Parts: sequence; structure tokens; C-alpha cells
Amino acid sequence: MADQLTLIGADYSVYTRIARSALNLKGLAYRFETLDIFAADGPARARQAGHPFARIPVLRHGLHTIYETLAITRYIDEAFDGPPLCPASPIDRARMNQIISIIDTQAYPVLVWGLHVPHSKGNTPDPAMLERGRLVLAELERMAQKPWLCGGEASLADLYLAPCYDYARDSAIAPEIDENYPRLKAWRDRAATVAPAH
Ligand SMILES: N[C@@H](CCC(=O)N[C@@H](CS)C(=O)NCC(=O)O)C(=O)O
Repeated sequence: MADQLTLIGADYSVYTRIARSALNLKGLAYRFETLDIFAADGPARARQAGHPFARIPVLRHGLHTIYETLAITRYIDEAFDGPPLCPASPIDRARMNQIISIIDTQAYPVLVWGLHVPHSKGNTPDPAMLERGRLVLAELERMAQKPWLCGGEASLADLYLAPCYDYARDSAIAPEIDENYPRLKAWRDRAATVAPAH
């Protein structure tokens, strides 16, 4: 079909999960093409798929190719009917953008690469990284509104945080998460409806 949606990425990928959740929340049918970016041929395949910096995900819609998850998810939100993925009020939108930036610049590098990845290889955590993880989680706990991170409706902020939070729960910081960040814990249980837990 000329205007078919295809998402190219991997199940384990934080950013692919975010894009998938956006497609699902909008109720859109799409084809999923697996691309393991860490396989030997992954970077070459990603470039071939249209990502000049060899990352996933990539979205194809008809003749359009889009990369960068924020561009992908905003496109999904604006090009299709379905529940809006961005809050209506300017201040809630600002909070959403703030959370997305915190995830791109802090939560993803610290919780996923700094804590989860070493843990998955059996390595002891760097104490400085644990401290940075606590700072990130504490700030997200402070910002979290109810029932969703940015108010009354689920938004891109929820979709962005869910996969990083799941990886944090599989890291050296996991034992302290439930007790120290109770609003995030309650939010993650609720958010299973829009971003399935992995
Ligand atoms: N800024 C990019 C980040 C995408 C990204 O880093 N994806 C990871 C997988 S979750 C990746 O492709 N990593 C490959 C690598 O770092 O070489 C986005 O928002 O899409």
C-alpha cells in the first residue's frame, strides 16, 4: 500500500518502544521490521534504511522516511486521528518537553547505559553513576503529576519514560526504586495500559 506505515527497529530498543507505543496509542496499523542495531550488519542496515547516523528507529510512511524519535512521534501525533499525544495547555506541554529532554540527556544515558548495561554484564555499578541515577529519578518523581506524568491524559512523556524506567528496574538501582520513588511506581503500574512493561 502506498501510504503504509513501517517501523524499523528492535524490541529491546528504548526508542523503538517509544515509537511503537505512539503508533499503538493512536490505534494505527503498521508493519514492524526488525533491525538489530548491535548486529555486525546493523549500522549498515540502519544507514540503508535512511538513518545517516546508524541508529534505530526509522519510520516509513509511504514515500516519507523519518528518523529521530521525537520527530517520529510528533509526526504520528499530528498526521493521524486518535487521542492527542501532547497536552493541550502550554504549561503541561512545557513539562512534557522538559521530561523528554531529561530522558534524552539524562535518563537514557544514565539509567540504561550507565546502570542497566553494566548490571546485565554482571559488573558492579559505578557509585557516581548510581548517584546520578538517584538524581534523575528524584527529579522525575518531583515532576510527576497524576494520573499521568503531565496531567489528565497520557502524553509522549509517559511513552518516553516507561522503557527507561523498566531498564532501571533491571539494574543496581532497582532495590531502592519502589520505596524512594512511590509516585513513579504508581505511575508505571498505570502506564502499562499505554506502554506495556518489558
Ligand atoms: N536521538 C535518537 C536516539 C536513538 C538511539 O540512540 N537508538 C539506539 C537504540 S535505543 C541506537 O540505535 N543505538 C545504537 C548505537 O548507539 O550505536 C532518537 O531519538 O531516535
